[in-house]
Amino acid sequence: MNVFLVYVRDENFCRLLPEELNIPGPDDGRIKVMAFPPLGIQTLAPVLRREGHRVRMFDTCHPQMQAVHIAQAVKEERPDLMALSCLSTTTYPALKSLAQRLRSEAPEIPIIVGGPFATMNADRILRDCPDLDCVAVGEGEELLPDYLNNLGHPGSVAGLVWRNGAEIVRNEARPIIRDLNQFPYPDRAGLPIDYIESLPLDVPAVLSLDKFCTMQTSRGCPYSCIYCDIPSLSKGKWRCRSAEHVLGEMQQLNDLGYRSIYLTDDHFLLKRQRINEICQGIIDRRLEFRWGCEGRVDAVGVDQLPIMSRANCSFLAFGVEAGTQKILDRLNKHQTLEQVEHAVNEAKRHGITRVHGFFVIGSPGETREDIMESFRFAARLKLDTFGFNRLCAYRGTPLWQEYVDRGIIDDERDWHKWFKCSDIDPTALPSEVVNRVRMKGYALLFARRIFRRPIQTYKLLRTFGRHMKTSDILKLLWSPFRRRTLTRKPELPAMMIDSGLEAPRRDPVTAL
Ligand code: B12
Ligand code: SF4
Repeated sequence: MNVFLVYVRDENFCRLLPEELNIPGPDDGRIKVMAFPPLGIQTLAPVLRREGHRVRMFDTCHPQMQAVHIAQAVKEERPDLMALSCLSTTTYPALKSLAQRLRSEAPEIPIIVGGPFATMNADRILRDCPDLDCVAVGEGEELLPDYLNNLGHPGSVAGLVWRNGAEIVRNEARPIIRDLNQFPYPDRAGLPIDYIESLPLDVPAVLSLDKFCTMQTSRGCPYSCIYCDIPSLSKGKWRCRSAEHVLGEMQQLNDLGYRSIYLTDDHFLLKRQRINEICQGIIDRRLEFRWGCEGRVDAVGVDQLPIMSRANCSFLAFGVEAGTQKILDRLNKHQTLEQVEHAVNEAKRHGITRVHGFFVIGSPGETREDIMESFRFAARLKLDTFGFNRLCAYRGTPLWQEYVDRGIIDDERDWHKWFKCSDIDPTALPSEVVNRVRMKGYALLFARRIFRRPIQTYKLLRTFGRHMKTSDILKLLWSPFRRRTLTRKPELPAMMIDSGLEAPRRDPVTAL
């Protein structure tokens, strides 16, 4: 059969490489986009091809792969199935409008949607969006071929939620895949797009122009931080591909000329022996790429940093989250400030080039002083880069459920929204206060960084300077102190809309 696999983008997370940075290559029709590749559809395409299907991939970050172009291709090629992939809640409006466009072009061709957001909200999506026929819950490698073999009998496809006339039917759940070694490696050539390693924010921050891709070596996480969907997506289980299978893919990527690889694993640092085998394999095979990953600061893998560094791990991102134990505990993080300090020190001691700290601010119960303490803590740590984002609640997380239980969110009516805690939670500081304190915090952090770690700061700026204009670097450094163009109007929980409010209301927290 002929299948269209479409990755629906969140336009805030992609950007065409600006002309001035675009070193002209061979005129092969490929474009350069600052974004992460769509690993979900890249993973599914070769699985379907192995089953004998024809596949065409689309990524809506490409200017010639907008709804109008995909609809035109549908008209010309009449695929047997349109399969859409939706990563996060933020992409749902784009998903709906694409589905509507495709449905009006070809009412008889089934449309299926999958991905993390679809998995968390399957029944509701079908009730809300009449243009979609069914939703795939969970992993697609077995489900999608099964669905294609049973297009006329959706009732027999485990993991499928589908429309039977006016009724929405949820089939039995599909067990998670135990053996992740059985599938072919993702297709990174099928889209005419080169993805650029970057921070595609309102200032173009290109990190490198090396051939870049992502890779997933394991799935899931056994922890349960209150703001994270991964434990419910993975049912709290962690599974992995064997070191040998991972190295086979790495060898292929190396031979194809990839020189920068980002592991999108939820928790790469979980198994000491496996990390060791993968790193030893990279060293033995003399693979030439640099790579990066994310992990917990308390992971056993932290003692594998020497071999990781020797195996060209150049980027490591830790979920630091907060600089006070009180907030770490509130987030159910199960880590201590000492563990954070130890992990970051170790990473720098063993030569990881760029160590990043993810922080969240505006958490429930967090005071101005707590936020400033997070910035002071960040300034003490030997981090190279850091990000302080406001804590948000997405459906499927323990935090979302807490807000439902506290009567702030109506699960039935708010499921497709996401909220900054500082907009809706009276125990969090109001958004304006959080923003003000964040600016103050950044000023302190930048000043301490420049005076206490001038060499580290200089090296970092030099990295940016390789691919960015000085004016853009200055803009990037200035960006924490100005209003972001990405900032959207806050969503309103349904109950606040009922009360006639136009902006979210929270109780004053001046006492904090
Ligand atoms: C890498 C990543 C990113 C990358 C972007 C990746 C990209 N392609 O653009 C970056 C860092 C930019 C990012 C940003 C964001 N992310 Co993110 N991200 C991830 C992460 C860690 C891994 C995704 C991945 O590579 N998976 C590997 C591939 C192989 O898996 P997959 O895409 O899920 O596909 C499989 C199945 O879902 C299924 N499938 C997928 N599509 C389809 C389609 C069909 C038809 C079928 C049958 C099956 C199917 O089959 C595939 C193979 O099994 C996930 C966590 C996770 N484990 O899902 C979070 C995650 C998806 N992100 C999340 C969020 C919230 C965001 C942001 C909104 C955060 C923010 N405000 O900044 C943004 C929005 C980005 C966007 N929509 O473009 C949440 C989503 C929660 C939610 N309810 O919305 C997640 C689950 C993380 C979390 N902690 O909860 N993200
Ligand atoms: S935030 Fe990280 S450690 Fe916490 S549950 Fe999610 S993946 Fe696991």
